[in-house]
Amino acid sequence: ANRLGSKKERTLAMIKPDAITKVGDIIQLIYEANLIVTKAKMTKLTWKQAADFYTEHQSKSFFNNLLQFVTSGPVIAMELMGDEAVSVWRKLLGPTDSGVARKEAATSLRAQFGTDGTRNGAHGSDSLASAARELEFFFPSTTGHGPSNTATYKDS
Ligand code: RTP
Ligand code: MG
Repeated sequence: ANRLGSKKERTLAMIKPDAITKVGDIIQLIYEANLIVTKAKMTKLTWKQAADFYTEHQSKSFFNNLLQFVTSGPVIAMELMGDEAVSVWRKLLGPTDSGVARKEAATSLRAQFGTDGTRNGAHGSDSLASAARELEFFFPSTTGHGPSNTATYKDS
């Protein structure tokens, strides 16, 4: 904790396919909450990647619907950083079900940009441990043996 008693944290935010065109509004919410975007990546998850990301939910009744949804289009994963970033981002999201969010937290992201209980606009890590796992999922640390993002090629 710093001298004001707050803790700098990192968390994983993921804009889901239903809210992909709302990225501008969502970054404004992030900015106004005093969080910063330190990494970002747009990607389309395969079924296998989505199942791995949501492995904690594999036995839930909604698992297949969830995977169907999150693989239906591109997502934007972001590393957010700031004081108590994990809980601050979860608070911005609002309740899991967008319908409930519209009743109980009308200014939340899910109230504004989500649709229903599954199509709910965005994801946020629910703990520091989840954040560490989910950040590694989208932004794997490199080994330190040189650039890992250069394409290899054959001279022709
Ligand atoms: P998230 O992980 O996406 O930030 O959401 P959460 O913690 O608020 O909710 P969680 O229980 O972790 O559920 C993960 C995602 O599964 C979908 N879901 N559908 N009854 C349903 O149809 C249902 N319940 C959950 C949502 O997309 C939820 O965000
Ligand atoms: Mg969750």
